Amino acid sequence: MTDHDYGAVAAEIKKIIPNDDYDDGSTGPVLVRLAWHASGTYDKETGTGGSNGATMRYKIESSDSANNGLEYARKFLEPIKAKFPWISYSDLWTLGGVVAIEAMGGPKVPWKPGRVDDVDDQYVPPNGRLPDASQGADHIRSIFYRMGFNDQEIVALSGAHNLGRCHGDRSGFEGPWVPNPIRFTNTYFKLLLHAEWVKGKNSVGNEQFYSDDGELMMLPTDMSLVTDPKFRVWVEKYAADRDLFFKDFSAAFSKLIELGVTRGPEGLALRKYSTVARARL
Ligand code: HIF
Repeated sequence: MTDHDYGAVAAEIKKIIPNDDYDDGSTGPVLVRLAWHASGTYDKETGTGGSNGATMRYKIESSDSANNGLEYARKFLEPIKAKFPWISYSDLWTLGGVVAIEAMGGPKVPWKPGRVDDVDDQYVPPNGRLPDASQGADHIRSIFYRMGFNDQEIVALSGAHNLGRCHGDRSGFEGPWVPNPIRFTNTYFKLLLHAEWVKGKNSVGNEQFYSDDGELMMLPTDMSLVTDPKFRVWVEKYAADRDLFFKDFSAAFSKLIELGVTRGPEGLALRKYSTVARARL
């Protein structure tokens, strides 16, 4: 497997990122969201979930409402899979995220190949493991602690909401977090601290926060990063120091896409988890 040219795959992914027919002219943000949702089902207690196995190929997982809209990302990557059939979907989806982050001006995120797809739908983690944007700090902690992250890593990861936008028909929330949502910067943290945010109801009837011109938004979960004092310390650091944010984001996102990926001696990931772990579900 080490003979495969992953650099060539990355180069092809980079080419599909500018796209005048999609959103803000870039497929990058939704590719990042796919990499994260493929990985963010991990549960450290049972060792279940995570990117290995690309279980979002199965209807049970793709139809989790938290994954609405990710069919776009999966479709964008299909021509790449056709061109390089040897790459696993689980490697492709995670690589798509890291290529997109760098292509949009973000840091290089360490990525390793070796994830395998040969799992059947019995290995699909239960729905409901991804976060609910209408909640607050306790909820975010319970979701991310389950994956093995700490408060600093949670805030560092959250900087990815500098990218992309919410779509009413996908999540029930609407709008971008920052003025240029296809450029990876620390603007999200600066806006969280320094803009005026007013709670309002969006056109679908859900509560979110609006900037004074109504152009930008924050989710209730985003706002909890400034109302919770322990999270806020890190928001302040990342707003003030872009390089620190890039370094910590890179480490945390790399950890995210490795969750549950245990490589054997050949570098290939071992089966998702033992039947013993499964019985504990
Ligand atoms: Fe998101 N996220 N995310 N997210 N997310 C959305 C969109 C993106 C949460 C909710 C939402 C992370 C954490 C959380 C991206 C990347 C990351 C949307 C809008 C919602 C509701 C979906 C839509 O309507 O299309 C919650 C509650 C999270 C826990 C705090 C990560 C840290 C920020 C882990 C992360 O990397 C990206 C990128 C998008 C934009 C997708 C797009 O299509 O533009």
